[in-house]
Amino acid sequence: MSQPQAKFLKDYQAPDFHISHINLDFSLAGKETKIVATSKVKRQGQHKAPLILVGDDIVLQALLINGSPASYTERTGELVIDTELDEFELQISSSLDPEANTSLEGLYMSDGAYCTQCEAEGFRRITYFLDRPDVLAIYTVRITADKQAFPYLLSNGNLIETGELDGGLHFAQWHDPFPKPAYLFALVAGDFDLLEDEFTTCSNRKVKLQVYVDKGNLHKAHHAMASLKKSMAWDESRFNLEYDLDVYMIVAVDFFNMGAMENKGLNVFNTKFVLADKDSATDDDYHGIESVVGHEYFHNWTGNRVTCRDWFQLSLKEGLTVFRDQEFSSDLGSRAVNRIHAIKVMKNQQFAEDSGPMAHPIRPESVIEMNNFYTVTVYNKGAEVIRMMHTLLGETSFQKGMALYFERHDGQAVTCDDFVAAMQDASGVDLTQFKRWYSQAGTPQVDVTEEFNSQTSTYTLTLGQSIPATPDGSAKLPLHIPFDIELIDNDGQSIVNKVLDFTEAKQVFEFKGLTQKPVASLLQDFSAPVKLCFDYSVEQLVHIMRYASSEVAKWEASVALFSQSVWQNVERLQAQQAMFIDPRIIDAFKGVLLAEDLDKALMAEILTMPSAGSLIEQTQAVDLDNLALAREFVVGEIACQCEDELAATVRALTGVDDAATRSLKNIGLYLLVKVDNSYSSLASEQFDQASNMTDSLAALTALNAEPSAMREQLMTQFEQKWLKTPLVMDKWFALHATLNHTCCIDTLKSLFEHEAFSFNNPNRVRSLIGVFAAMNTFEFHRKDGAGYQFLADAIIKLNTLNPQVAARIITPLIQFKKFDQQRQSLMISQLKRILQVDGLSKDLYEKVTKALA
Ligand code: B3K
Ligand code: ZN
Repeated sequence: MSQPQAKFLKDYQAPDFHISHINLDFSLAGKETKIVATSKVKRQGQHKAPLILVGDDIVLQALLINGSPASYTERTGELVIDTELDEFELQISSSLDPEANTSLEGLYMSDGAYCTQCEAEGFRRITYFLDRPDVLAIYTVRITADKQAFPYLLSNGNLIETGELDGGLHFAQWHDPFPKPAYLFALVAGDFDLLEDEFTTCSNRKVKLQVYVDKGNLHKAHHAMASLKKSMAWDESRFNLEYDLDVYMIVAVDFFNMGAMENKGLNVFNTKFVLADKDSATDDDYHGIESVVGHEYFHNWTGNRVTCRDWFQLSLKEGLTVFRDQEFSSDLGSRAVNRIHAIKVMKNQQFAEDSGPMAHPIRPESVIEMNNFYTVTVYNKGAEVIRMMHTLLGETSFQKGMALYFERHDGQAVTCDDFVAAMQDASGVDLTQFKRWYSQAGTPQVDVTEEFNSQTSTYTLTLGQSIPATPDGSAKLPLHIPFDIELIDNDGQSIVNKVLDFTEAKQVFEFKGLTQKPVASLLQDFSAPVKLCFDYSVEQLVHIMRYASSEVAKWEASVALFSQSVWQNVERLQAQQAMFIDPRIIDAFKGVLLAEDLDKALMAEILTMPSAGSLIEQTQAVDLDNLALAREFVVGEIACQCEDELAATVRALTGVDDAATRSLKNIGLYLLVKVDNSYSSLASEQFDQASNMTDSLAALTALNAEPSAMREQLMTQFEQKWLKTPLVMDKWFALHATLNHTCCIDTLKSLFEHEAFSFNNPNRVRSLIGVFAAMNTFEFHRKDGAGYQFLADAIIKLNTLNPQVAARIITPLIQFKKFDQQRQSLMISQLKRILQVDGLSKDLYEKVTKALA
């Protein structure tokens, strides 16, 4: 069999034909589902090339051109129609089996309801079509199905007509007036509970809002609805963008490959990002729902009204929309805490991707399977690139740029270059060099040295930038880096607070008129997605933690203090010396617990010490066994030596009912249980008395440090209570998956048989297998390779069931470069085993071959 082939950005060509209108007629009847697609096709330009449509797993039944049977050739994935006509009506009748579709792409069943997922290239699993984002058509959709089983028949746009038919059937007809690419098409048919509300837009139009959830879950839909209304209001006030249809629908389904999908007027969501009540959802879940509802809503303009010319431009809509959802969360909640969360994703996951075999620029240049490029690079680094433009332009000019972008491109499919051009033209800021961020993969390293000359009262910062080579071979020229700094004097006063324009390979910045050497807080707020290399002393970090004006800088300093101490202890272990922690570090953490002016959520962030995964990201080659010991030691010492302050904090905060307080109290509880087992009873008391899921789960998380009778008992209690609530069982599976103990893998294997587990459901797979591989660093990287084998077995099983999910959870196995020889060769042998699998999906093929290259 031939190997999957890559497509290249440089080969882009405008389509030979355009489809301006499509009528889709669905007869939903299980295995006998039929679709008739009638399109208005028009040749583009002077050529005689045939019309080539794409399709996967379609059973073609008839093909008519202008009402008469026409000839065609069907070959793998393509339908070739040779016609002399320049303009014609094409009708394709076909059938498919949604029940057999476990890939959850195209038309499939989720718990008895029909639903679709078309991005990126899923529409071709519904009918043969020009399934590419630069073909924008007007859709009219008619759905026929059994009335009793499927009372709701939904598609994009506005409802035009409904009616009853013989044989217990009914139909609905929808029309979407906005031309859209096929990836934004959606259809849902099922029986749901429906929550309805209304939003009045800034121009006084009334929009009907609907959230559809599985029967019995109506009470869990209110937070999603409230989030939707907030998103609509925020997009009007901050971006001056108004909703454009008469109805906005969200449908929550249990079987979904990602978080949610922004189909025009009909979002389909993973239940995880819709359903919430206090008993079953944590504060983080509430926050996640608000942010994902916002994200999908914001796509209505950034993605739907202006879409991507081709899939290489994915960051055009995703980077920008992530930036928008981050701003939404920050305007509504704590800006610092939201920023910290975004920075963690960058440093822990995106930096890892950048230094691994799948490294790619935010605008990739070659792709085998598009679904593999919905990455932290395209999304999160993409958002950082937009954020840097926002920093360089300022809010006012940035908004002018947005307005110009919509003025120029509303209704079009465009490129990242078009976006940057609008920003540049509206602001007058030259973004020529800045654009390199779109084409260069890899994390730039910024090396900083400082010098103070008391004679001339001059403080000098010398900055150097370099990007390590990446396997994609992209160029590594100096980037335009907005480098935010604060200089703080000995008394803690801020003397300089500004963003440096760092554009050369090496650049010197002088600050004159300083009477003493300041402490520099560098790369504040993570003003650019780079790795900072600067030899901070403990004293400097402690000073920043106390005095920096930026809360994010305080947190960054705490991370650096903690990390330095861990690495020093790794070295001590390697030299067979006793471990040790600098008392000034203990004092710094104690200072946080005693501070009266710090936000509680920020305190919680500082006390949540860097994970093993994020520490690994700080090094080139990791001594994992000593890292485990050193990290445990440093966390343990901080906890033990702050015991009184932690206990007082937990006592004082117990019973207070707000999310920030809960987060601080719960990290306190977690650390106390590390001090000594006697605190376990505090955790079990909290579990018994908890009035919300955040507190119940935090108690279990604190007890999850090691197996114990108490842990076992509470886990069983939890399981019995929540057995019928899949989203909560996911939390229970994830607790098992993060147990740092040699029994973990055997437990997980036995949980495959659990009544709440299913390999067919992505949420279950992610919480049991994905969480294990991504978060349980020390068990996944067990020296005997059992973790790698466990993951590879699961991936091989998922290869046929759901290739997208399989390719997503493989990530920790392909990032093997930093580990020792023994671990690397065990990881490689599992990858080779996967590569041998018959019928390996394109998704896995691309990742595994890149890893083994
Ligand atoms: N655009 C979708 C992601 C589609 C992923 C396809 N594999 C969700 C989002 O980013 O809003
Ligand atoms: Zn998105």
